[in-house]
Amino acid sequence: MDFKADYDRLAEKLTAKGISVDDVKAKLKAQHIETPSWGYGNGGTRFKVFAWEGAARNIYEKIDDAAYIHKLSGIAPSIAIHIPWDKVDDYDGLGEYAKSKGIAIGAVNPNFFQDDQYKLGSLTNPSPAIREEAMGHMIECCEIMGKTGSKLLSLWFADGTNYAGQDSIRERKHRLEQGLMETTKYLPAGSRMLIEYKFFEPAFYHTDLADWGMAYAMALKCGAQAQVLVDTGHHAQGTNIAHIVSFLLDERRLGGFHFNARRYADDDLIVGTNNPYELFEIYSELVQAGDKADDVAYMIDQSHNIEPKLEAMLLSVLNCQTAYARALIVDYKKLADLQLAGDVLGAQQVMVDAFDTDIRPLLMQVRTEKGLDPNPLAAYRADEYVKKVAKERGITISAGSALQ
Ligand code: PSV
Ligand code: MN
Repeated sequence: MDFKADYDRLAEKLTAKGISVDDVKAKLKAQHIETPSWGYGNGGTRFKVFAWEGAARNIYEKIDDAAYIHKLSGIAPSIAIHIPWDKVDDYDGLGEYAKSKGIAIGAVNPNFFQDDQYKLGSLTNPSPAIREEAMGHMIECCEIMGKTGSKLLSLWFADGTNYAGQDSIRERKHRLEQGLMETTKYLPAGSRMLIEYKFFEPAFYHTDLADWGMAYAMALKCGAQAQVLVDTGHHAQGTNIAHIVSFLLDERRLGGFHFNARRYADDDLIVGTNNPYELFEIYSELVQAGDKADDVAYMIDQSHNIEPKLEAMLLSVLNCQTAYARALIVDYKKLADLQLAGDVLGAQQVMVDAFDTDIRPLLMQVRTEKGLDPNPLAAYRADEYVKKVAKERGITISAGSALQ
């Protein structure tokens, strides 16, 4: 596809608005989206896991797949790991393996929701012995960070209760504070701890970290190394996520994202499919926050059930790229003038104008300048990698579990 003429026209249009095309391209080239190891193995819903031929069977194959997504997209140079799903004997070797494939180990995600002892919670469990076990796992994950070179500890707790009176909500809050503050002692130097929240599920009466305000309050208690992680699937219907993002960014407490799309609950659908405008709103807040967004970690949190795994992950990464590009070409100067003039719909149109702009030629130009195929999805479909791994790995039969 010849996109050069279209790119030149777009570049001219942007320049006329006072937007530096070189600056926009430099930012797009530096974009970094982390993919999750759990998106490469067989995972699905609690009803059925449909095995995908060629799905990665272990963390090394997951790293291979993540490296492949990076090779095609040019913007996915790290992989998040989940412990114990990705447990190995040699974590130094794991870090080296990732490096040899051209990517890094990103966030380390402890798993506090799978083992029997966590039925009534992990850090908030009424039993001191179980809380201690949970802390032991936390410390293990901090050590794994040190060995793999990870700079992020990404925390999500399934902790909560199903019925009023089941446990003391206030006592659980105190236990959580204590556990999180204790965790900061084990974080490797220069690393951060991201606190994720979710308003319900698997607990249905109360969740110990139900929303961003609770995660923010915990982060404040834990000091500068603690920040909030926003998973786009973890909010009630209609929540304005861009607002939460803007607030946290301004307070320098937005640590990262788990991107996905939702319609009903924590659906984990491909980000930017049914929520492209929401994703654009979020990215425009990030762009406007300037250096306050410098350390934000952008991670995908999706585990696909019926979608081809690698194509789904590639599309997710590319949808983030599209949203970022649209946010970068908003005429923020004009926006500020219209805001000052109180022009409600004029300002809204500035946003829509950027969103409606066909930025595909710009993205193709950026990829070409990076030495990539301008159309990664077509390159993926024309490539042999998927066929190769299908042959090598075959079908791994999984039990009917939502997990791997
Ligand atoms: C929980 O729903 C969550 O969003 C957390 O981030 C977990 O670590 C991840 O999904 C994988 O289960
Ligand atoms: Mn998540």
